[in-house]
Amino acid sequence: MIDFKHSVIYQIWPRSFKDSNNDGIGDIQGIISKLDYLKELGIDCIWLSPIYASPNDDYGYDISDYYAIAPEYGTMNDFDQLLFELKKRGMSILMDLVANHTSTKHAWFIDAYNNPDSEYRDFYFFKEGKNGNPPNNWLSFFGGSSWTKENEHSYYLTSFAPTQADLNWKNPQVRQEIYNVMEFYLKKGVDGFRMDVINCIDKKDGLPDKNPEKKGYQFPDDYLLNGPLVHTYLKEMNEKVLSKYDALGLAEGCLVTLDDAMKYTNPDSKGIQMTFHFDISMLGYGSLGKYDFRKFYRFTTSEFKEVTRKWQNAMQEKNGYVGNFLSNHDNKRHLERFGNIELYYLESAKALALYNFTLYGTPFIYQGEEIGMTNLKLDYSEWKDYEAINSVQAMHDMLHVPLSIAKKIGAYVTRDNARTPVQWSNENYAGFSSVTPWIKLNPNYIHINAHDSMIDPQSIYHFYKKLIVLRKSHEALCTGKFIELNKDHKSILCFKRINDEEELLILINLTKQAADITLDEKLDGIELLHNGLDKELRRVMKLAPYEAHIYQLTKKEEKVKVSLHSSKYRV
Ligand code: ISL
Ligand code: CA
Repeated sequence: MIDFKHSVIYQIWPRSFKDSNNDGIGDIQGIISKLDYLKELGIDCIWLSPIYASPNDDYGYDISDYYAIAPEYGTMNDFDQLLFELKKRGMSILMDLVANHTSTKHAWFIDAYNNPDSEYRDFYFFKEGKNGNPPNNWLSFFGGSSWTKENEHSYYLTSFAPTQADLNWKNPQVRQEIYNVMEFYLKKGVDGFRMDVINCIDKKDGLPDKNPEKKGYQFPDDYLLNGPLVHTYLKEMNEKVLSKYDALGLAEGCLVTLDDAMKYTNPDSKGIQMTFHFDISMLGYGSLGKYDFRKFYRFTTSEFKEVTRKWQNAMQEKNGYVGNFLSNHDNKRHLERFGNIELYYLESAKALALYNFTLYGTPFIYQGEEIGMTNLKLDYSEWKDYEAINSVQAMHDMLHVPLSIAKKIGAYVTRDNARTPVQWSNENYAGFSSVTPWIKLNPNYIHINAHDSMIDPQSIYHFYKKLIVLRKSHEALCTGKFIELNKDHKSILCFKRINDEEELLILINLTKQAADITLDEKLDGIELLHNGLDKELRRVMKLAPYEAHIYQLTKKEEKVKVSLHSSKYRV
């Protein structure tokens, strides 16, 4: 198995990564051409968002053939070559496993849809409606009903887009088919899977209405998410597939609860090794996600600290494990959300990177993050993201939000923000392609691009590189215990990472205001990395906006040694 606790994983969303054949769409040969760039950055492993055959209603998350590569990305030979080139560089790869649903263009669904006696009928959830309405009141993740009409009376369950039909995991044949897909890629040499919305695979028996006393569509919550059988299925998947290949399982869990995440990943569960959690990416969103604007996208630094603390402590107390990320293809880029692009672009980008690389858990980088790429507001006519388009309509239809306002909200949160082409240079089309890309390019590529970042020693890129080197040379950053100091400080996050050999102290001002701090403990140490000026570690310190430091603490002899192996904190 890949050494995931010591790895840095880079997410590639292939459509916008690098175009090799000048059709305006990123592809596998484009990825191959950038492997040296990733290696140079210090990346051990890539997570490749879906490259399988797909009608692209949800850009690859609607798979029509698990065994075929989408022609716009290349061929199976290209994919084999990618594996070869990765291995040559000592790098590994996690594939995206989208197994909660297939595209309605998948052969299983087509057969089920066309043939009432099809054995594939039970692969999906086909159900009679109720009095001219869908079978239940579940709200889809992308807005509106979770059900799509098959004919006048009958519907099928589509928890995301109407062309993504949910698979029935209670059917053992479905599970076997998915395991076969996994084996196909594991035999080729992939190292594991990032499992898309895998905590949705156990739907409540009978698919009952959620909160039937309430009017309108209801978010199905525990009727759809984190059902008890998810654990059973993950264990079975481990027994039948993952363990045979010593492959890594990484769950993407929509609104995964802390307890479930810890259970999924606790080694005793014999399921998977890592999950993502959504609590940082959900900050400022209402409980239903990015189109739930009840919080007006505002959150406090205390909330940010609280979420961090909660997950960091849980991992230690419950022996689970998460991957930490700030950006991905499902959220707008994080600098605008957690940092400050206008006034403290470099400082905040580096402070947030420092945060992500000093926590317990594997750090993930989303393509372009390492060069400080920013969001781009697209005109409504330029939107590509189905979630955005449908959610805007749903806000209007269901909540009576005027379309003009709904579109403003959509433009603010749409996933398109994070899906613009990677900016490789200041040449035509940012060196991504030599023709107009499939989605609008951010015009700021003239000054934000990989080529220039690699030349400038003060760039965000070089800071990421340093962080990666630092993480690899300090075991405490990978597996050390997390101990927070100054919990109640309103702006500064302060914590130690400790193992038998060393103690590190991390200080990050998460705000755009300068802040003073009197450390809970008197500590001595030397600076390892900072994002501004070198500063001596003192009990009382003043940090500029987004100022961040890592110190190596000088150990005092009388200090009681914290042994991770003998204590209850087995990490
Ligand atoms: O982004 C979210 C929270 O604001 C989620 O609702 C998101 O849709 C969820 O994490 C599921 O994401 C994954 O599955 C989707 C796909 O569209 C996303 O791209 C994928 O990451 C359906 O396959
Ligand atoms: Ca291409």
